[in-house]
Amino acid sequence: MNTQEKLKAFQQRIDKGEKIEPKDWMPERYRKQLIRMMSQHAHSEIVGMLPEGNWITRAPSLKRKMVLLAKVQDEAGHGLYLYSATETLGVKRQNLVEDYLYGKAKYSSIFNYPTLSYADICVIGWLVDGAAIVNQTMLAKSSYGPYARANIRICKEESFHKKQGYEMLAKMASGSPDQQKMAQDAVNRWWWPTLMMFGPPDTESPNSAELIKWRVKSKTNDELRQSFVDRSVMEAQAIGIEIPDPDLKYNEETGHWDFGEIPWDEFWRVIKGDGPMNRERLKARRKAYEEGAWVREAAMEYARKKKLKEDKAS
Ligand code: FAQ
Repeated sequence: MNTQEKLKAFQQRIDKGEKIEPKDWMPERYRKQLIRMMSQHAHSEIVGMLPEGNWITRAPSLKRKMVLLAKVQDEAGHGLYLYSATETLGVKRQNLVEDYLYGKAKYSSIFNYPTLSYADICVIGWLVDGAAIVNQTMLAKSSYGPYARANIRICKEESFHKKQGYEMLAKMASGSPDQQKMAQDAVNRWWWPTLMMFGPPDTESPNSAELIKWRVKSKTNDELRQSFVDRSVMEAQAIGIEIPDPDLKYNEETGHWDFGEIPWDEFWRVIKGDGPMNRERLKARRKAYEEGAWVREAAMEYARKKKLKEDKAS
């Protein structure tokens, strides 16, 4: 088959809902788009451990500490499945990691905000993991097999993360006046950055059309954002939390909640590296990477020697 015929056959497989597997033929651009998106997703899970990890030693009880430890470890696991899934596309994990630590690769904007109180930990679980679930339930149906399968498992774990955050927030929102104030303050700070997690508006999203054509994504950024707003409004009402948006209004005609203007200038600033915590996050990740070099070297050496031994024996 010539390239045109291969492209046509590839698109037919996608349109039939078939999964593309690592050894199948794929257009170079499909491979590149997946590497970009999957590696950004992996970096986000790893950087995403920092805002919550910062509170493990200050959890308010042993139970809360155990839950938070388990959650943060899960995020590390998500990063690892996603790096492994990205490696099936023929790239090296080390290069991917170095691209975001020392180069230009992105990670989610949301992790460039500070966690100022324990209420932020509740809100990250409820809103940030909640938004991740809306996005990743779609990605669990993605056309690329390894990415879809990684997201199925990730969503199961994110669902526990969201529940623990919502349960804690509900408790805080029905606590003393000071606790209620803390809960509302955290929601006020995290609401708009969470809406930005879904990416720019559809009119300014250069990648969406291509990703949808190839069924990597099946919904646009704005569609996912709307679905997240609709469910969050109901969840907030159920626990007496206010969404900090004076323009939030139920639209009888569309059956959705209309919401106010997202501060997009802030979004673009954050993804260009100038958010409240970008420098600190990268500094912490670089330090961990550099201090862990000896572990990587030892593991590689161990694997090399083991293989030599096995080769000799066979
Ligand atoms: N942050 O053309 P589009 C989590 C960039 S995991 C930073 O619309 P696309 C779990 C985008 O890369 C959260 N950059 O792009 C957890 C592109 O730039 P590029 C991470 C962003 O790919 C919870 C440019 O803007 N999840 O939360 C963002 O169609 C708690 C134009 O954008 C994923 O990564 C952003 N928010 O849609 C962990 C899921 N939005 O690359 C710990 C996979 C856009 O051309 C604690 N990724 N950009 O230079 C996706 O679903 C998509 O890639 C989007 C962006 C939705 C992020």
